[in-house]
Amino acid sequence: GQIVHLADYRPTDFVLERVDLTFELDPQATRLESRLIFHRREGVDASAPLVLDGDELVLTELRLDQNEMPASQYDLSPDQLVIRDLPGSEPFEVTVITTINPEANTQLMGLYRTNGVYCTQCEAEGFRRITYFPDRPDVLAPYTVTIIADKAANPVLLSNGNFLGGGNYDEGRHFAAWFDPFPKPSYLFALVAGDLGVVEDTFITMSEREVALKIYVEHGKEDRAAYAMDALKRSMKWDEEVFGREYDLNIFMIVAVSDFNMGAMENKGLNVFNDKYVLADPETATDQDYANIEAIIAHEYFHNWTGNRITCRDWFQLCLKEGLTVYRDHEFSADQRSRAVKRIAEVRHLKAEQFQEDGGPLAHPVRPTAYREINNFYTTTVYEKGSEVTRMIATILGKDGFKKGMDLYFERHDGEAATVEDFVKSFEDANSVDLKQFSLWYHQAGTPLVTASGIYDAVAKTFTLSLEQMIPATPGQSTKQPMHIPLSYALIQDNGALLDAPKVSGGQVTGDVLHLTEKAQVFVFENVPTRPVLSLNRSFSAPINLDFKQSTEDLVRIARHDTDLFARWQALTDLALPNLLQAAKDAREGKAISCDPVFISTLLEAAADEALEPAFRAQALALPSEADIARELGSNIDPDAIHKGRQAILKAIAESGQSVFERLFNTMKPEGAFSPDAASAGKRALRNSALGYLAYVTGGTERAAKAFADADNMTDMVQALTVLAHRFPEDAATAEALATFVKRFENNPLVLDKWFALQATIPGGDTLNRVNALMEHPLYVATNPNRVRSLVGSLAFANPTAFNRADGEGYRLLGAQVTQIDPRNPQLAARLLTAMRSWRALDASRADHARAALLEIDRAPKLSTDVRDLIERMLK
Ligand code: HT7
Ligand code: ZN
Repeated sequence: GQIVHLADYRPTDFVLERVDLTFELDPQATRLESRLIFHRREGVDASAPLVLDGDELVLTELRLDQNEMPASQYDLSPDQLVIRDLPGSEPFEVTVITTINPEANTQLMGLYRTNGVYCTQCEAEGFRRITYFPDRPDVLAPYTVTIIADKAANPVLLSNGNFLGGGNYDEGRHFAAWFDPFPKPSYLFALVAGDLGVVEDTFITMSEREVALKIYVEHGKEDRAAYAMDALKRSMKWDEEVFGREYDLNIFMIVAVSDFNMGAMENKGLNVFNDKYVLADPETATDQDYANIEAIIAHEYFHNWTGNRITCRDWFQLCLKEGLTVYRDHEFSADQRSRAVKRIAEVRHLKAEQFQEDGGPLAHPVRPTAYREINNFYTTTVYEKGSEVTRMIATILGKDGFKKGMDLYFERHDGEAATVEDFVKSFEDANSVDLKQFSLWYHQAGTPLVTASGIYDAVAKTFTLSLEQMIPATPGQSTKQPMHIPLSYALIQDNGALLDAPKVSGGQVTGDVLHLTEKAQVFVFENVPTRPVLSLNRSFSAPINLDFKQSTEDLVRIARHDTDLFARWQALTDLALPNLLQAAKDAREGKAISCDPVFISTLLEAAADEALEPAFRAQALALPSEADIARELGSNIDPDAIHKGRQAILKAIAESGQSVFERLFNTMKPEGAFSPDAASAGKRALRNSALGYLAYVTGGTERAAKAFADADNMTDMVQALTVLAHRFPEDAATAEALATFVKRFENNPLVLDKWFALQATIPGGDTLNRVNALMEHPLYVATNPNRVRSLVGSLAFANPTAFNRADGEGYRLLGAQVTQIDPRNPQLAARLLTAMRSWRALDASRADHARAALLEIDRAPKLSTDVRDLIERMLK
């Protein structure tokens, strides 16, 4: 694991012109003949050798222009092949024959087998586990792929591009040939072969070309791919309408597999998906599952332009495709569903994950400058903060300016491997603006803290807003420059109306956006008739922490009157937080816990407000999580006190609002047959939120048990079961419901994942025993990433009281899992380990236990680069 530096980037010495691959598939001994046409790049020294990457490879044969290469002409190791004495400027052909064992590939990188299906995952550096190759994203070429395999076992043979043809071969084998005319880097290569069912449809593009759409799933699961197909067609249409992007091949395929390290992969024309993000029906998928499927289908499809047609020059530019594509999938979901509710969910996720990462030892810029293991940089900072940075460009330039910049980016860089600088320059040139200061968002890590204070002068009728920004130090970056922070604002008057376009001085203002560009800046608003209430960072226009001390009355005014629903939700959250923080403090000190009745009544008013969409009301009722409260506290965290305090607040709300919750529970049932649309999902969310609150008042168990028995869809069933398990873990009704559930769904792995996850998230230290027992359960599959994430991942990421048990047992459990999984699947092990990234913020005793667990992992005889890299950064 050498450290790779952005500053060391230089193009390859040889240009790859064409790739021709022939696979003869065999579970243990797949033969690959790879023919590569290269020429020496102009100006490159004639003595420069060709260097190809490999990873644990076995070379069978090597030829130059069809002749066996003498051993004296190359140096070989499992991870590199260096060939000397190559031609000056004319093209030459290198043939590399490797033998691969897909069955033995437990890392799920390269060519592997999942449930009897051959499948590949090449991003970031998996192709080098298939053959020796210049395995870097700036080497682009058209690929021809021929797959030969046993016909009975593998009727389906797929690769990227358009289908050329196929037919029978020898000894019961058949073949298929594919050609992808769009030059692509190796990380976008894919091959799938096996016995799969298929769901087919077509899409007519904006220029009236017909595209065949195919979703491949395990036999018997075809009916569960309908929603994914619908989401795909909507994504294709949306990208044409909103970004002017048309699909380019005559076929688009998706394959759902059950063993996958991440969500999905955007291989050209052949996306491979974790089946969790394809398969859905009302009986087995929750509303959240449907929303995830829609978002991930869209995300991978959108990569066809942002990632595939224009790819990344090097892996430091990962946000160029990921941040931008997340922004695109967020906008898609916002257009398909409720924009405000979507924004609230995004911000909740951003704060829970990215703000946490940005405030800890793994903080890094959106565009990093060094890495030891690229797999560890598929982070929430690159993805979600990268998306927020793109969103800010749109906010700063406006809709039209953003569109002009995107169009120029596509025009200039189609077919290229580009950089973040290329991207920013497209916006600068298309709009004649300078985004130099703005670009700091790509280069400076850490969540900016903006401190705000306002004074109203009743005589001068002015409102003066003082803003100051501070960007905290992060690993490797001790000092920071002030950034360009776009802050959407409104001034709300006594009567609840927004002050229309007030005159403002003190800095650049465009529409409702204040541009904070100095370290400290004062904006003065004129002709303000009465003391206004300032609503700041509306829609979360900038990914910052805001320190703005506002009175309860002011927050209530925002919560009631802002026209930006996000800001109303934010105000409710700001009302909740001091109560939750005080409750945690009181719980820790053994004092009685109380809650401000004004907060409770404002929250209940929103919950009961028929003018508001149910999904919004459900979001309002979902108070800041225990992790949110911990992040607010920042240090000396005692998860037990936070939990206890929050529970007391929930109970107080439930008692005050019992009649509201009963009404919601009784009335918020969508009519008619199940539909996964956003409005119906919103009703279910609000009704289930009410069920959750009602668990704190008399009759809670019975009500939840009845809701479980009555449930006619997976959303309601899982919600009721969660209420039972989390609030009444020892009750006989809970044991019975858990048993009923597992019996009913024992043959459905994705539903079983839910059963494991909801038990792993039962609050309290006893859950560690439960998790240990569940690891021995016959249905627990330690080699399946989804199952491991549902049990171990849920415990570590979503159960603060159990994972942070005061005796340190949670950290030891995770440590043991990490060291056990690492030799088999380093990516999975490393992901799980990131659950400990905020260990220094814990109270002293827990932090000691956490450090000891990390040191224990550190002492393991052999660690992957993935885990080693994280451990070293976390212990630094
Ligand atoms: N671009 C894809 C990333 C991905 C990945 C990365 C490393 C190892 C395995 C992986 N599977 C998928 C997914 C995406 O962002 O669309
Ligand atoms: Zn992506």
